[in-house]
Amino acid sequence: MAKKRRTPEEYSSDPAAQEMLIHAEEIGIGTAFTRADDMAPCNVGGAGMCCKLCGMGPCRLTKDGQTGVCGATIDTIQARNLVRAIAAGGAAHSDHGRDMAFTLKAVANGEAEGYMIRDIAKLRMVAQKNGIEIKDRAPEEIADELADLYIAQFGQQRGEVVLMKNAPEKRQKIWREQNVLPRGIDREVVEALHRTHIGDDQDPEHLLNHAVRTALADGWGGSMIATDISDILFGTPAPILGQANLGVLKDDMVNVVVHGHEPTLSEMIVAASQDPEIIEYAKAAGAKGVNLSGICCTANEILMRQGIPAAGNFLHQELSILTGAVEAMVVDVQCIMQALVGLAENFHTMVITTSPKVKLKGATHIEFDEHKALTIAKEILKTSIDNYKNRGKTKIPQHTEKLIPGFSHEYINYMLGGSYRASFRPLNDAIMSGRIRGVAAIVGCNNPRSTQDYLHTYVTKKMLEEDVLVVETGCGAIAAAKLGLLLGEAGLDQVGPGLSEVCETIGIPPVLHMGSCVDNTRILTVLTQMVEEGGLGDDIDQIPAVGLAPEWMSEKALAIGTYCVASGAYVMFGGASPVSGMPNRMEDSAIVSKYISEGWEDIYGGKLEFVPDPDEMIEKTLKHIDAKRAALGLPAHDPSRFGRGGDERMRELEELPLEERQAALYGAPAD
Ligand code: SF4
Ligand code: MSK
Repeated sequence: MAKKRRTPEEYSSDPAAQEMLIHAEEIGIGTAFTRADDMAPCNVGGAGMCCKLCGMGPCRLTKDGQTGVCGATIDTIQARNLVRAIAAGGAAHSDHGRDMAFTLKAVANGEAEGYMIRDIAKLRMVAQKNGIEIKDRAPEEIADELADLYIAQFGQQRGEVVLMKNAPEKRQKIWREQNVLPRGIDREVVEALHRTHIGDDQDPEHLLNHAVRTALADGWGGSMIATDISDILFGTPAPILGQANLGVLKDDMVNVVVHGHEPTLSEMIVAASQDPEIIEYAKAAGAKGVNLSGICCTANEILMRQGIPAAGNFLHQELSILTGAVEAMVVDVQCIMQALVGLAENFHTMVITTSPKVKLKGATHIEFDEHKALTIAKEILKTSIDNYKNRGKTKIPQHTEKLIPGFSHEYINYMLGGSYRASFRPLNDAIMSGRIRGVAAIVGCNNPRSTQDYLHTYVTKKMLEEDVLVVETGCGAIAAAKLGLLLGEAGLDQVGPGLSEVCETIGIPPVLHMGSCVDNTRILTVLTQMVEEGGLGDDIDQIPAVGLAPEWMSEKALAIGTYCVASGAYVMFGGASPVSGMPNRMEDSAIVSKYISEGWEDIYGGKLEFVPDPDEMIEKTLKHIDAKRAALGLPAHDPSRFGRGGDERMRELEELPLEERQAALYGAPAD
């Protein structure tokens, strides 16, 4: 019997996606959405009850008290699985950071064709913070030393990863006392694999301590390196107008979609696409030019720096090919579905792999090398243009939304105080006064097991109504963009009165797009600077803030969640818990679930929970924010105190008779 299929509205809350899914069905092509219907998730593996770490297994622990052949308990198995997932996620982010450090080294030595150091001020600031002499030195000299220092963090064997000192001092002390400060980024990943081998570490709590160490090596290590260097080489993001959704594809142009994570190649493709030689080449092929767009976090990287449109988030990768209008999908690393190649065979689209680490059977491989990046970028574009003549019928859904991305922590600092008084003081003051109730970071992927974008946008909207400022990264940010929440005052009618006042006064959207998934480190930096500014306690765990990943799917998300918890944040994931185990164990004896929640909260002040119901997630978020406000002695959230400032107040005044307006503005005239 055929499996029951969901409706397009159940698959996605995005009308462009719904349109493409109807089209896919009409032409008989499957996508991740239909494959998710056909592939029921495994209850045993999904709940962390399966171990396949050795040839005596796989062992499935489905009965109370059962152990694996080696005697491993359910708690040990769940902890080991979680540690491995976090190590894989951290490895992906950090390896991205390593590649960025090698590119910086090559740029510093004049060996990287087409690149330059774009943000010298950030280079000097980061170098100085790391104890590198900057006085009377050329940017290349400083960059060379910084690249060496950052490269060394990966292979360091002893001591502490140098970037850990970016955290608040109290936080560093907790990590030191708990002995979870990472010694070297690679070392912690290797040790995670060693400890989880058959017959090694089998104490669940001890294993989970190493999960924290490994995740910290990602968040405050490899990912932070990636963000720092991306800003130095490609410019620190600042607000810029962009567009999102599949309608950004153009019928009369060569459409090249870049997908993956590392900005090194995509930035060079942006540069090459504007080269007169390439534009002429495209025109000679009968197109008006080359139209670049992005998917996933590559989209975020080039959107927030160059304003290049985002064709969509994770679940849009197949849908963009289904338009028949994409000449090439150029991929590097992470979140690339193997299904792309088979899907593309139904159209003229070429899937071009570029990373020495990632190949897909059947795809065209044009390997990227930062030493001749511009030449390779042009080769990729010419190959794509050559494919334009093969295009058949197209179906591009006419849905786009404008957005303003690019809120780096540097820009948030600047926008709050201007060039001369850049500071987090106004943000802290707005939280302290209650105009802003708290902050929610809503991040992470799409997952075809739930309705695409629905959880992201439902939770985001509720937060805004409750005066919670939202910062977003990754695919969550693109979901909010598609909903129109990232555009200046466009979404302010949906925002609580206090938050609305703040957004109007500063001139910001209620949802701040802070970048890609490695850029979650920007959120760590903002939280640290809020602590340093004063008034919200002396460590991150005291700030009224939460982290939410309602539609997560990747191991990287687990690494991000864990380093945020270890940094003091309450983090909630949507969907099913990978460590729930047997349902009747949840309440009393589920050691892993309890330890990552209550156990980690006792130690770090942050906790990790899996909360499938979005309303429960919202309720817990607000309860947590209010409890943190109360602990700081801040006034309880009271929206009736705010909301008649800014433009709304001016509009009210304009409607009053002249005398009353003058009295309201300047006081009653003296007799
Ligand atoms: Fe089974 Fe133990 Fe081997 Fe895991 S390590 S598969 S529990 S025997
Ligand atoms: S791309 S990890 S689906 S956020 Fe960073 Fe999106 Fe998640 Fe990939």
